[in-house]
Amino acid sequence: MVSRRDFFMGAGAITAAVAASSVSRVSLAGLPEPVIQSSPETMAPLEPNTGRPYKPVVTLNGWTLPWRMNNGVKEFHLVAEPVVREMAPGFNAHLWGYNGQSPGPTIEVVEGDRVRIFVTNKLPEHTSIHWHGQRLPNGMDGVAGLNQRAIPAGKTYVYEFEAKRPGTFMYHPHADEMVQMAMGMMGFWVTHPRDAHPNIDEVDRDYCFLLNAYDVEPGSYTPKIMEMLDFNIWTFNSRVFPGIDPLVARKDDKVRIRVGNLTMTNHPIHLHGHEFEVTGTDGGPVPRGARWPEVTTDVAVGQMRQIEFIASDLGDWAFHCHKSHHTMNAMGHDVPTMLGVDHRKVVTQINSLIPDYMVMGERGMADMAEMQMPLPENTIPMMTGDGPFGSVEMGGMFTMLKVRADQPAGDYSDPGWYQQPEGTQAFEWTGPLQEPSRFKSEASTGKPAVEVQVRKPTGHSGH
Ligand SMILES: [Cu+2]
Repeated sequence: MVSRRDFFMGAGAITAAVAASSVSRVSLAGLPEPVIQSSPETMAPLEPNTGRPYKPVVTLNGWTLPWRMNNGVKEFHLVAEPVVREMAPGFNAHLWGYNGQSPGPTIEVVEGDRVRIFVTNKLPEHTSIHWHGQRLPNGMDGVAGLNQRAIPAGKTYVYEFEAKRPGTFMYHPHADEMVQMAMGMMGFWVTHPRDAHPNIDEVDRDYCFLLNAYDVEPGSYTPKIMEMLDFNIWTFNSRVFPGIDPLVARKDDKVRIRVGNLTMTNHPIHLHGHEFEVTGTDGGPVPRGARWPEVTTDVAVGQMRQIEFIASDLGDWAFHCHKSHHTMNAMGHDVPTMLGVDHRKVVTQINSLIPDYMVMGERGMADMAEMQMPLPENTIPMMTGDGPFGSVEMGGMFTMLKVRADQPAGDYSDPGWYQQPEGTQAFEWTGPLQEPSRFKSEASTGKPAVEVQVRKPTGHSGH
């Protein structure tokens, strides 16, 4: 984190882009110091040293915004501004965010807190903030034009309300929303319960992150803001596997993971090796009698979900979106299926024109992870996360739950790869093999194993 002085020095670097919206030092007098973060690391939880006590969350590859107490009011200062987000080592995106990063910092408060948030707009256009899921006065809800005037470039507005109900929330612009969210403007908000709550358990680890998606063409830096569906960068907190940190737990820890979805499609979030319960939704904690076990929970657009489980089983367990296209990185979708197509002859001819051209996809896309093909500048290759036994062949919305017996309490650092005990891993069978009997019967008919029936459309051509 950097001081206000560093903030102003750093802000100078982007002044050229936002000259029209630069904020004078005088106008910031009396505001809480804007704390800026640009490291992509997962920051240690921010232990509260003023206000009501609570057990802080850990924001995956992110951080929590410090506050100041002013006559019993918790004051925060968000700065909406252009940022550079390292989505993975070697791949930087030019986004819009808050306080140096996209997503913006997590805001943590306690049920019943009076909250005052100063929002300074250093974007080249107007903005506003909607406090997604909160109970608050209508004029604080942040829909530009409906609840307030949009915050002009260069101006600071103040939002103030009581954090009425405990739970998992988000914040995002409600002005030129499509562009500003496509550029990465969003953040997490957690309201902790004030006292012991019948439907909210204490947990040992409390992780949170947002699902977000971008359309960044290979070789470029700025997301295409007009995209509706065909995104190519699927992220947890604007980080792409293998650039995402693991979720670390000590054996038998009670773990909570909070997920918010600000993409334009749903994401079935899937955990291996454990079953969990959804303990909270957008509307608050789920009554205990209404919970049921899952290993995958769908997080629809605009929704928040809290899952909880006991980290009972040692290992490195995959945790990912189950839409397989969302566990890739930058890829084109208009690519023909080449499975089973032998195009070696064609490649020889193409190579005389384009020497770098390679055969891809005729055995499957694992080729993509195995070979290092020439890439444009500032692009993350597809599916290149390596594990202890080779390529994981995953990217995008993928990380691991790492459960260890000896992880120190409060230590969220990566413990490295799990050492599987002898005799507990899948292994090659070297004994005798029986041919499947169906192949013999098929061979006797003289017919190929797979038949393709081509059915040509008839009639109804007027549709
Ligand atoms: Cu997904």
